[in-house]
Amino acid sequence: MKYLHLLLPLSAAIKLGSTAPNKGTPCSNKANNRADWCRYNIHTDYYTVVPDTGVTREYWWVLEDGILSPDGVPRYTQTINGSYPGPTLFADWGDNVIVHVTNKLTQSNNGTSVHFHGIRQQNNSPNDGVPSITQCPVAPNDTITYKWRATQYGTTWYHSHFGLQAWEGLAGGIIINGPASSNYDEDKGVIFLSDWTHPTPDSLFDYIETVGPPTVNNSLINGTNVWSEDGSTNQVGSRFTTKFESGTSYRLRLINGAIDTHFKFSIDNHDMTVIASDLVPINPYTTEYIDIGIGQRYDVIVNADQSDVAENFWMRAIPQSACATEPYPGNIRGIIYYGDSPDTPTTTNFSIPDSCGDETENLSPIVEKNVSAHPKWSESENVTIIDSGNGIFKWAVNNVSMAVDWKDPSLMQVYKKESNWSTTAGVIELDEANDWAYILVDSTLPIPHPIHLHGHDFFVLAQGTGVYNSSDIGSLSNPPRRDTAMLPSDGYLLLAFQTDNPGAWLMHCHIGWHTSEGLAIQFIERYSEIRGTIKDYSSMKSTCDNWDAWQTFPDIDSGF
Ligand SMILES: *[C@@H]1O[C@H](CO)[C@@H](O)[C@H](O)[C@H]1NC(C)=O
Ligand SMILES: *[C@@H]1O[C@H](CO)[C@@H](O)[C@H](O)[C@H]1NC(C)=O
Ligand SMILES: *[C@@H]1O[C@H](CO)[C@@H](O)[C@H](O)[C@H]1NC(C)=O
Ligand SMILES: *[C@@H]1O[C@H](CO)[C@@H](O)[C@H](O)[C@H]1NC(C)=O
Ligand SMILES: *[C@@H]1O[C@H](CO)[C@@H](O)[C@H](O)[C@H]1NC(C)=O
Ligand SMILES: *[C@@H]1O[C@H](CO)[C@@H](O)[C@H](O)[C@H]1NC(C)=O
Ligand SMILES: *[C@@H]1O[C@H](CO)[C@@H](O)[C@H](O)[C@H]1NC(C)=O
Ligand SMILES: *[C@@H]1O[C@H](CO)[C@@H](O)[C@H](O)[C@H]1NC(C)=O
Ligand SMILES: *[C@@H]1O[C@H](CO)[C@@H](O)[C@H](O)[C@H]1NC(C)=O
Ligand SMILES: *[C@@H]1O[C@H](CO)[C@@H](O)[C@H](O)[C@H]1NC(C)=O
Ligand SMILES: *[C@@H]1O[C@H](CO)[C@@H](O)[C@H](O)[C@H]1NC(C)=O
Ligand SMILES: [Cu+2]
Repeated sequence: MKYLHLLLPLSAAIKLGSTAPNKGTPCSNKANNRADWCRYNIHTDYYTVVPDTGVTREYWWVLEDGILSPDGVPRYTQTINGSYPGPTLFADWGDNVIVHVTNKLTQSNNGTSVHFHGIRQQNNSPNDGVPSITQCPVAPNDTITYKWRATQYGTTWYHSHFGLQAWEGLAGGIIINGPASSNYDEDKGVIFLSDWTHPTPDSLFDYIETVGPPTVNNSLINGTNVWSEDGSTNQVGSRFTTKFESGTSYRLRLINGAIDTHFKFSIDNHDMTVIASDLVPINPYTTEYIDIGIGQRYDVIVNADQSDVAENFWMRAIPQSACATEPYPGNIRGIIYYGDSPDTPTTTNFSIPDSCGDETENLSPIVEKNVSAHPKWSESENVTIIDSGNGIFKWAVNNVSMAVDWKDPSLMQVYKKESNWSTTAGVIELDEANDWAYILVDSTLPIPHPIHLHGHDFFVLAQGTGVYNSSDIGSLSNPPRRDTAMLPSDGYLLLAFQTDNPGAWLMHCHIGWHTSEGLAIQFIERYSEIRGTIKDYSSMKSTCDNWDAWQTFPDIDSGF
């Protein structure tokens, strides 16, 4: 929606007391009024109102092979402009974003894509960046250009959606500046949490399909950590450090970009105030530690008010052994220091239970939305493991392990006016506009799964262990809303969303191995309107043509 005042006489705009800028003038806020944002604020319904900044942020990214040593051990890493995590993408709420991605990877058969996780892509499915669903993979030496509008604000991340590339290194943070639900002094930027394997994820994939998930070797805080135990003479790498000025409050933007690790995050002696879950601002709550599942984000504010206790404190990302193992789980630590330079802290951790839970009960979105009690669609998705022959295990939803064709993405099929989806495409068609879908995901297997939906924030209606019973459903009045939530071990997750965004949208488990093993379905939402959202068919086709000419080998995994 455009600025209303542009349609009004100037005097009316002035009468509104607007501090709205002319196009192109950036909005901002100050430490003591973070809820405000020009003529908008934290209560503005960002699903319908978007500042028209007139600003376009343009980025050029080159994906290339590298050898990096984030924990001191050199490893082949796929990089964006040479780094892992990749460069942080910055925008203001309402900006247009253009990202040119060039594939300079030289390893065998590596196409690529970039998905902007959690970005709604309203009427913009072709820019969602999912091979086999919204585009063909980008062939080596080819460039793709993604264009989208920052209609939401907060913290998120981008990553390749091709094979296991997101964990080969192709991932980074996104910061979209906007209002906040609590004041703070300084923004520390993203803190990207991830796990790390010394053999590459691709080289472990056969093992995963035949034996099961391997233990990862290590985890990283913002792309760095030590390797092996403290006190060991051959410890290598270095810890993440950041300085606190006593009396200052800091915003930290936590992202879990791991392949298989659920973290609890905390800073010894310091409470955190949580102000957003994924890209949804919430009523602030205070906690000593936070569960952060794979693909989830939390924005937290920390007051630097403990300098009388010590000068150095441990920041901890604790892999939860209830759903992931690694050799030195107590050693994923960074240092918060009040002095001139960091020193080894001697602080002790809060008492933190080990579990792979979710923050659901604490999440109350500021912009309230209700859910209809009368969904048009109620789908039940049973998650299992199936033996797909030759001792290869795949994940399946309703007995189908999703496998789609790199050369024939769903959007291309829609463009060609086909709808004869193959059984392994895992398609659920949702035709009517603005109706409600309830999706029950359940599994009797003892593994939790972070479930992520593209193109939407969904509402979490029920989440628990055992068998779902309709009496488990929570309030339909402003339930927690986000884009990634945990399906508990041997349990269920009931989520709901409205068909307010025509497109082909993947819903999948965000454990990297499981995505590649087909734990996914796709929604074809409002088929008849999707073709109209393909505004640049020629570039979609040229990506496919270049890939077609390049791919002479079989698809290797689920296709995304
Ligand atoms: C990445 O590299 C390209 C090509 O060298 C350059 O144009 C671009 O500015 C770089 N971008 C970032 C974010 O570093
Ligand atoms: C991409 O390159 C990696 C590293 O060499 C390799 O293991 C993987 O199989 C390649 N991906 C595909 C789809 O061939
Ligand atoms: C990409 O372009 C470079 C430079 O033109 C060339 O050396 C290389 O062989 C090309 N790679 C592929 C996979 O075509
Ligand atoms: C984390 O790394 C990113 C670059 O990847 C950097 O922009 C950011 O400032 C770092 N975060 C902190 C808290 O230092
Ligand atoms: C790293 O993890 C792999 C896969 O689980 C394992 O085979 C290897 O032994 C580990 N490496 C070290 C140095 O612990
Ligand atoms: C925290 O510290 C206590 C006591 O030192 C220890 O028993 C416990 O295992 C630690 N918990 C975590 C999650 O680190
Ligand atoms: C949601 O429902 C509650 C009553 O259950 C009502 O008070 C509130 O106004 C509704 N909110 C919206 C945004 O419709
Ligand atoms: C899901 O599938 C498993 C294995 O076939 C079965 O035991 C279980 O009862 C199914 N659950 C539901 C809710 O249908
Ligand atoms: C799953 O599919 C396989 C073959 O596609 C079939 O043999 C098996 O009976 C199916 N299982 C269930 C629980 O439907
Ligand atoms: C759907 O039909 C078209 C046209 O007949 C055909 O080319 C395509 O292969 C079919 N797709 C599937 C998935 O069967
Ligand atoms: C569902 O829960 C209700 C209320 O607790 C209970 O009466 C009912 O028996 C349960 N139904 C099933 C199928 O377990
Ligand atoms: Cu999973």
